Amino acid sequence: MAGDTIILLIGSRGSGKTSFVKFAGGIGVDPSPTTACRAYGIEGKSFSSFTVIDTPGLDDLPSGNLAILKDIAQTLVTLGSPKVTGAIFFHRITDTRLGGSARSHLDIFRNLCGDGFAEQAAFVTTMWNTIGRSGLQKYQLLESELRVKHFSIGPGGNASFRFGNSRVSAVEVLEHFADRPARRQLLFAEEVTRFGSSLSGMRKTSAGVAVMRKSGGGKCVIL
Ligand SMILES: Nc1nc2c(ncn2[C@@H]2O[C@H](COP(=O)(O)OP(=O)(O)OP(=O)(O)O)[C@@H](O)[C@H]2O)c(=O)[nH]1
Ligand SMILES: [Mg+2]
Repeated sequence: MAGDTIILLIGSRGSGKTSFVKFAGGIGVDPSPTTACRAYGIEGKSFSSFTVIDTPGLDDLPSGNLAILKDIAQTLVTLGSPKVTGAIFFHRITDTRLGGSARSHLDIFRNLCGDGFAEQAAFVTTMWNTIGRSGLQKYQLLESELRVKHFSIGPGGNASFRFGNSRVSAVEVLEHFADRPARRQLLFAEEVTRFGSSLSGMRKTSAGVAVMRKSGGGKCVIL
């Protein structure tokens, strides 16, 4: 698998992660809902190669999200416990209410990234091409609000992109990561090295703690 820079894709179900990989040039991309993590090598003219890890859409249930964390951890172990130096959160701009599950997914994303990772993270809003001209202003305002109030994982400022459902748009997002000094490693990848990739290991990671917080203080059906 080519690609020194490894980027993790995170988001709710149907937020556009796999479509992004398809437009970015991933080979053998399955357009149906993603049920397991998969790493894709992406080559580009304007950047050296990347490895992008596509993940299943985050769930509403803590048990489902812990299983996704375990899958991500095992994918990292299979890849040889690489350094993950980029992460992207996907959000459908047409999801106008940032309800409980979207907030908890953002919380999981922040905890996967860890402190000091803001410059290496990006937020991508999708479904812009489904919005007619008359509705555009409303969604532009919503996007500004999301950027100011929610699309932050800490000091340093996060990049935010509108995905235009095209190769050009996917490349624009990837170029952001191309010349970025990889100062830090994704916190979750460090924690997998420390705690392992079992379900009990997942509960010790910051993202696992964020998942369990949603379950109301440590009760989780599958454990
Ligand atoms: N029109 C439009 N459709 C999109 C866009 N992004 C994704 N879609 C469509 O939305 C559906 C879900 O997209 P996916 O890329 O599979 O979403 P996902 O985040 O990988 O979904 P899960 O794997 O279930 O988590 C597919 O039918 C896509 O073709 C977009 O920007 N515009
Ligand atoms: Mg998918």
